[in-house]
Amino acid sequence: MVTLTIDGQKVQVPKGTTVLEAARKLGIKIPTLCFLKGINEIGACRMCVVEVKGARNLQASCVYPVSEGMEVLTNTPRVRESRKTTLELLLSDHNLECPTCVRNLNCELQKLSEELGIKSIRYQGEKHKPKYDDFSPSIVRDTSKCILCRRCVSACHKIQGVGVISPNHRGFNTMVAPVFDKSLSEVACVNCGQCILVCPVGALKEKDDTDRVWQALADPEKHVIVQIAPAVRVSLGEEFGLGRGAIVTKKIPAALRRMGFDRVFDTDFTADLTIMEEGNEFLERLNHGGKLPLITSCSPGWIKFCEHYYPEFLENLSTCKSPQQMFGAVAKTYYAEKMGIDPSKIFVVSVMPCTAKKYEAQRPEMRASGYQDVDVVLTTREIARMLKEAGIDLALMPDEEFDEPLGISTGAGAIFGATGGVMEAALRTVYEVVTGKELERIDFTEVRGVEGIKEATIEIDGLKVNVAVAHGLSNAKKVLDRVKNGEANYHFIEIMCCPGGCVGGGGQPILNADERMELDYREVRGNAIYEVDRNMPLRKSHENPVVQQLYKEFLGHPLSEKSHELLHTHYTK
Ligand code: HC0
Repeated sequence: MVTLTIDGQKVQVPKGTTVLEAARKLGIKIPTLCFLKGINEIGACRMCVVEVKGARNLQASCVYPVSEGMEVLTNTPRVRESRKTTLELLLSDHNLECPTCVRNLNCELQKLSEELGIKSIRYQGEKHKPKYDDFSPSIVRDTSKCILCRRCVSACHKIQGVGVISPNHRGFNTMVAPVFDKSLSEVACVNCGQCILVCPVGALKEKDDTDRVWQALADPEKHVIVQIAPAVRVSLGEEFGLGRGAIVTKKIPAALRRMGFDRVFDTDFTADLTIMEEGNEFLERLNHGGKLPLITSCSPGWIKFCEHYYPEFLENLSTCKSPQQMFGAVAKTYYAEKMGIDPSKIFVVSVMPCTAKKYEAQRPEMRASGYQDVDVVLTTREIARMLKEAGIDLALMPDEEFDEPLGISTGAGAIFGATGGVMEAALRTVYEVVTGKELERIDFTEVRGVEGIKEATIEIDGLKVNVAVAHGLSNAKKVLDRVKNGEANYHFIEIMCCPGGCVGGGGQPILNADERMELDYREVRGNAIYEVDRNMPLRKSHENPVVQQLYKEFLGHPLSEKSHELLHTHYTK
């Protein structure tokens, strides 16, 4: 342990601790801006400077390690003036249209300005030439708001192993952008939106599709239906002050009905359907020498990553479309037929925790119904903005149920939203289908939790099935490399693009850096997802009565010709 003094108070911390962390232990909050725990610890913005006795210059506390007997001052006139100067210089070249910014009231720069008491900006000078890039179907870049903190660069490189954005040019002309200042749509960005989640300001945001939904809702000719992704039920409440991971499953139908949707359905329903198709696909490949390991295909950022960076695994991908896309295809065929509605009049809206889902819905393969199967994808943040605009406070909503038939689901569908959930849901069904016996232990806890890569061996009817689960694409890379190098022999792999799975998706409510230091949102929301599952009357996909009815009335059986036509797809290099 190391003993040091901060602002006259003694503190003991382990060797290797930074001054920033040691100060936190004493309840002293040093302001930060570029710092993001575990992701971006580069001391670039100089907001966290402190005086260290014996050192001539001010030191960036986020990267300055403690040492025995060190004396630190965090709140001297010199420190305060330095921080203010830095902040004012940043603001002097920043787009200050705060009231119209998507991050208004949730902006770390704005918050810091208030906390440091910035009342005017003493410096006025040259401004950099901004670039507004909205060609991507998922992500918008607005460099007029970028403060060059490089958090997005770290997230893209370190968390996702993608690395399509970097600081380009030098000095005052530095701009975070794809290579040769191209658009995100021209490079191998996977649309995951992890860059948005870490951006402290409004320089990165999702493509806003809310107007298209308002228009559809106002059109009397349209039958507007909405599906809610598994992870949204444990995150939307956060935007209405209900606490991280609050479960709002039953408040969502009430709120969306009041907004004007004709029917409120649940993606969990088609998550159950996916398990029926994918579970049977796994058994088919296992029993008939098909390509193994089978790799899940429901996370569109992962699919794009595989297409660009690991095309040698395309044949391993499950041919199942994601639950979002299965929903669209079923809505504009089975549901349309059953309800006697012209499918051209059905407008399908998805509410997803994900920005890549916007891209997925636009893929040319996703028109099995004869129309674009899903018309518009909104992120959790966008639906929250729409509800607020409509004057609907989710927190005050009564409990209501999803509509039938496409709103009926099981706990297995719900756990899709957390890393390991698709695997667990598949194992519940595959085990019972193969053995004909009821599972004694339904919770496959081996594949739960936020560890980057999880492995397990499950015995099914005498066969040892090796499974692996990875979340975050840098973890996916490790698993794929192990398979490629013959270091692992898996039968089934789940890969989710975002850390924590969909609960950590790029369209989810944004936590600032301070909150991320205290709380692992992936864990909190993931635990809530498992609570949703525990409280469901049915917890296995093959027990979903409406899925059974769908097969009986329309699809025939899993992997039938009709299933293939509507629910399966192929991938391209
Ligand atoms: Fe997910 Fe999904 S679980 S990808 O994270 O499979 O976005 O929540 O909707 O489609 O169901 C996201 C979440 C989904 C899909 C489902 C899958």
